[in-house]
Amino acid sequence: MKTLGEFIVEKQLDFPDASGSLSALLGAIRLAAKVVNREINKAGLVDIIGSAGGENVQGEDQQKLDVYANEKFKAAMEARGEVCGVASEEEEEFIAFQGTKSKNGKYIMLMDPLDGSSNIDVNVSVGTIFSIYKRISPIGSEVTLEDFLQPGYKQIAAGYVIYGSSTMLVYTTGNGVHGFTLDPSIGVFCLSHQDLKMPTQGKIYSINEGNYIKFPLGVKRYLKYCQEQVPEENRPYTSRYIGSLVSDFHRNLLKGGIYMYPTTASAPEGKLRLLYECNPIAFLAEQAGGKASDGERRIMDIEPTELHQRSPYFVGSTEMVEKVEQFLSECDRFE
Ligand code: P6P
Repeated sequence: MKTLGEFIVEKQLDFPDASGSLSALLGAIRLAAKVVNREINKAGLVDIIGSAGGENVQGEDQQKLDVYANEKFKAAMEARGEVCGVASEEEEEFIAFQGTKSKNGKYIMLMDPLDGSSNIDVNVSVGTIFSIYKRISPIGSEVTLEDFLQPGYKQIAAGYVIYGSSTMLVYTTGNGVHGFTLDPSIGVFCLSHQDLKMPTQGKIYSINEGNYIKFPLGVKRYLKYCQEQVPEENRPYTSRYIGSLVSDFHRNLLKGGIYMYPTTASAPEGKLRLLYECNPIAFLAEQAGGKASDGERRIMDIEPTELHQRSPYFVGSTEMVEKVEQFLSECDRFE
């Protein structure tokens, strides 16, 4: 059994000039993940511990779990001092840490602290998504918006925590994708999925078909392709949509598949956030041999202009992403 801590140190030895600060940063994420996991696992005991926004039996303020997760990950990042600032789906503006150690931090972190949190009330898996960059602004200065508006290909680390039937931390630093499963009996993340590779083809598609009417024609054509009766090509495919990006992506990573969130009537720019949902998941997908695009461009090549900007999103097995891109390009040309 190899723990996440041991694995991080072992991998750090592969980089002689490594200062250990990225390792310390990943260690802070590991700690926050355990704290959030403990709280999520209690969510079902609302009647005893108090509902979100109420007070628990000890009279403590009971925070909504996504607010709770946001606070815990922010606190862990600030305490460890390797990160000079954080941007979060839960925060309108980025947070500039003021401590001297933090201002000397080499990295910035963007996160969705609890993606899919509406699923918690019905006991469905949710996740934390994180993305790490080297800062652009000078060490010792206060972090700037420019530090956060970097294209996805500049990420130096990304990952997610999935709070599911088991709790896993899956991350990449650009040298493959590795998964660790929390052993709750000893509170340690143990290496369970080393060097994960996403099958280049799959038979699972994940999309909210309730938005079908307003999908781009190319997406409608692709769904028809997935549903055609072609046994020799393993079609029709299987539809699996959990309503939690981390959960749908994690399953597709292991089994092969595609997750799609195109433009819709209610989300004309797409729903998913480029910086702390699309880019980190795209980094993992590419490192595992998959692909991620906005239907036309590689997601990680998009130059961000706003912290919370959205994008149409297609991520998963390379052949499946390329197939939907083909349908989209053909429809653009002829419609
Ligand atoms: P819809 C959760 O809010 C999320 O960002 C993703 O995790 C999930 O895949 C998607 O939105 C669900 O959105 O519109 O299908 O409910």
